[in-house]
Amino acid sequence: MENPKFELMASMMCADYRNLEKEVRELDEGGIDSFHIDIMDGRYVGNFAMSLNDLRCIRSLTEKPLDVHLMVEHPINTIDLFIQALKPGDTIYIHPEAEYHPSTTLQKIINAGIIPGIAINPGTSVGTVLEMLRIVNKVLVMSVNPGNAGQMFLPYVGEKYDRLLAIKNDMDFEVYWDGACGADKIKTFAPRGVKGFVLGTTLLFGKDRPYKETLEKIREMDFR
Ligand code: S6P
Ligand code: MG
Repeated sequence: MENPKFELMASMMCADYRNLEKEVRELDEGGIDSFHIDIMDGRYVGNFAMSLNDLRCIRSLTEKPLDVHLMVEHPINTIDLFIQALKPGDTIYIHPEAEYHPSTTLQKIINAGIIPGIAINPGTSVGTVLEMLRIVNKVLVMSVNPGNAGQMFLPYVGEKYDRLLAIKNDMDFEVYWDGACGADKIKTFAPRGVKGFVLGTTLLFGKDRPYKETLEKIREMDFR
């Protein structure tokens, strides 16, 4: 069996900020596919992670795509700041529950030439976002509650991946994994059609192992 093709994204809130440039270069040269940027406002979730300046810094250090995950209330208020900092080929995910009119915000992202995505919380049903699936290219399925790295996988989310995978071709979107992503999850869900996986503390960061080595190991995994 040929290995399934999938993307690996680095969750940059887990990086070592003593030398962010070195982190970006090592991930880039190590073969990461894109950089996942978690932006929080202390309101939609009770945490702050990365800033707009961190995003701009990373944007200037790599040619690879950025994947901006907005965990903020009413992203419409600040979406222009993110759009201006990004370039075509980058993605912005919003949480539909955080917005009165999520389709308006998504349209703004689309009009700016940025790839539109929605992020779905563990407690959010597919049914409540169904119409939006027709206008987004990407669906980021959270398998932990939003706000923190290093949390436990929530097993009840597994069924939601399957539900989305069953309709993704008809509705023309791809499914991405965010939260507590271990090798076992990639091994199970990449062959089923999950297109990409956000790697944080579970598999990539804080391991005392070069990123290149970890990324190569994942790609060489035996899927039989
Ligand atoms: C959580 C955030 C995620 C985490 C990532 C960390 O709010 O959206 O992107 O940073 O899940 O990975 P891990 O392996 O530490 O759970
Ligand atoms: Mg995220």
